Amino acid sequence: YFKNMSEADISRFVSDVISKKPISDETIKSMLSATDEESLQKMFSAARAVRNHFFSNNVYLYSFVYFSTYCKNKCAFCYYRAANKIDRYRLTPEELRDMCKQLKNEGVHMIDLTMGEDPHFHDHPENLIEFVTIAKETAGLPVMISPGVVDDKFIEQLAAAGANFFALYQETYQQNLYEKLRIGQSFDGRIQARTAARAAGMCVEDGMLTGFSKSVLNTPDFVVDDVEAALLSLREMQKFNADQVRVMTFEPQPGTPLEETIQAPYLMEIKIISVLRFLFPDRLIPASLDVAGIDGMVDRLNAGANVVTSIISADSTLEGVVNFDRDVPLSARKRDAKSVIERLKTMGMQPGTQADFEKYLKR
Ligand code: SAM
Ligand code: MD0
Ligand code: SF4
Repeated sequence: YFKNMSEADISRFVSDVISKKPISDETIKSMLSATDEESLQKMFSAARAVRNHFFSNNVYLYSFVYFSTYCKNKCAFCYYRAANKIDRYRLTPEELRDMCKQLKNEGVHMIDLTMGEDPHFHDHPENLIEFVTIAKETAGLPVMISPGVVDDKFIEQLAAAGANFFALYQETYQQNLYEKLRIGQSFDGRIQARTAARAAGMCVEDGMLTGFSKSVLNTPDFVVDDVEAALLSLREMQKFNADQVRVMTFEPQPGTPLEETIQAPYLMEIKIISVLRFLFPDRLIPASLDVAGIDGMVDRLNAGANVVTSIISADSTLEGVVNFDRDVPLSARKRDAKSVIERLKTMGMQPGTQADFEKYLKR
């Protein structure tokens, strides 16, 4: 799509995107199919121009607090699925409070409280409400909550406790693929939880995964062509128009049914980030440190992202989710806010102010 475009053509495209002109399926497929360096660079620079129009050179930083790695579910892609024999932990309220005291001074804009579907919290709203309250009060920062699917009443209680953002990713909008990935979980129930979170007044994040290979899923009946699959999910995501939208590359995890899958290259994820920027021009779009670390962050920001997620303090003992760096010593991971901010500066970007960030939380 971008291959033979002149500077003027690109500017025109950028203006169209900024004025929210619709983009055709053919155009999106062409963008996602690009492999030559010229088309890719033009696409990434258009995505940056759109981002800079809405967000200038400001980036927002989210601290990742995976406070319980217990989970009752059996998602095929996930290291923390119940059947995996791994070491797990659950923070106590005191441990969370200590951690949040420290986060207050780290320069992050929001705390992402994430858990597996741990019955200790999942079946006892009061335990999770207590954690939201501790994070809000101790760190004095907005809180994102990633509890998995919980019922409408629970969601209302989370909103009432002051949770600002509700993160819940559909992963894919192909129902038959969803059933292979989120084994035994309701497709519509997951959509309903986002709807309830929005109705309760929270901002909402949706997301998709890319990079599942046909051979492992081993079924002829669904689209595993990455381009078609991504297009379908992007169009469905547009219908809900979440406040934050993400894509991540599936990373095969030890001890899971998809362990033997070949890790897909990151290029598709990075192209999807640009397309997300064109379809959701004024929305928050994360570059996750969890997928490819701080070098990967640079590529994702250069493709149009404007948020850095999965920031973990240098001395933290908590885990990420994808953990591409599971074998790297904590001190060498460079997933802390200071390392991120230093790197942003070399790119001519900077953390936005807290006040600017909080404007995006008002819906
Ligand atoms: N348990 C809650 C849930 O599933 O919604 C919240 C946390 S969950 C671990 C967060 C997200 O991490 C998943 O929705 C999925 O998109 C992503 N994820 C998990 N395992 C992954 C993997 N192996 N590769 C890429 N992304 C993964
Ligand atoms: C991330 N590991 O941002 C986190 C996680 C959950 N809300 C987010 C997937 O990469
Ligand atoms: Fe549990 Fe979430 Fe992992 Fe699924 S993705 S197994 S719900 S932690």
